[in-house]
Amino acid sequence: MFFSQNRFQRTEHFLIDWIVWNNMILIKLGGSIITNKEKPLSARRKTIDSLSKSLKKIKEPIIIVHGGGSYGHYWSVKYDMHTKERKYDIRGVSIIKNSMIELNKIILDSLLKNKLNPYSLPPTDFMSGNKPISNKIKEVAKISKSGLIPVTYGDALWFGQNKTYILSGDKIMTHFAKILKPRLCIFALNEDGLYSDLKSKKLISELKGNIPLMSENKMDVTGGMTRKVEEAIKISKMGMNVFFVNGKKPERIVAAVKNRDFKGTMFRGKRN
Ligand code: IP8
Repeated sequence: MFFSQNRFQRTEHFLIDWIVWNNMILIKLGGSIITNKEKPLSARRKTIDSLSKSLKKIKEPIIIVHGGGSYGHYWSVKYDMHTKERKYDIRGVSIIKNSMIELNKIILDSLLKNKLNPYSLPPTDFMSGNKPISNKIKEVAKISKSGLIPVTYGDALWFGQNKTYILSGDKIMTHFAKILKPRLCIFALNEDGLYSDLKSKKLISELKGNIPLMSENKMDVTGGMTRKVEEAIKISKMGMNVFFVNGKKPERIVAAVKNRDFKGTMFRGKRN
């Protein structure tokens, strides 16, 4: 196989392998796992605590991104604010941002209580308009390698010329993956993974080719599961493995990291 490739392909594969082995795990805690989406402004504190306990078992640098759930999405729907850059109601922008800080604080408190060292990182620290700032994101990698755990989140952001927009945590995952090339990206969801059939809940253990049909959630201004799948595909096309796991069973996150008895859906990086 190696000898049938030309020099350019061999160099490219070598580079991909070399780049991909960045010893770091990127984890997205979905809004529907850390909050109860049926009830405005309700964090699932017990779930968050058990997630923190499991994350403590990971001995590699990690970066956490979390979603908006019944905090950010609740207010985004109320103020009709979306991912498109527009002139939205500034009152809404302010309230959405404030609610995300509140949710972020709940996550930080739980991590601290469980003897982890979170480092709160609002997306304004690494975004300019709708563009990621590469140098700032590389700095985030250094922070995570120091033992601190950067914790960022989807948010309402300033775009420029009085326009604002909602940046999804799923998009942040892709921005970070592209620049940092973590060893693994994990999306902790409220489901076991993707199902080939929504009724029987038959789990797709590895996604190849066709994207399954997904039910949509009107409460989610950033696109819910469809957005996650889109971002996961983008990341896997960059060469990284992406796992969808059930965040209510946080030991599965640890299993995915340790490469043991993984249960969930895997988007295999195209390097494999
Ligand atoms: O739940 C959206 O982040 P996501 C954040 O990761 C807000 O899509 C403010 C709705």
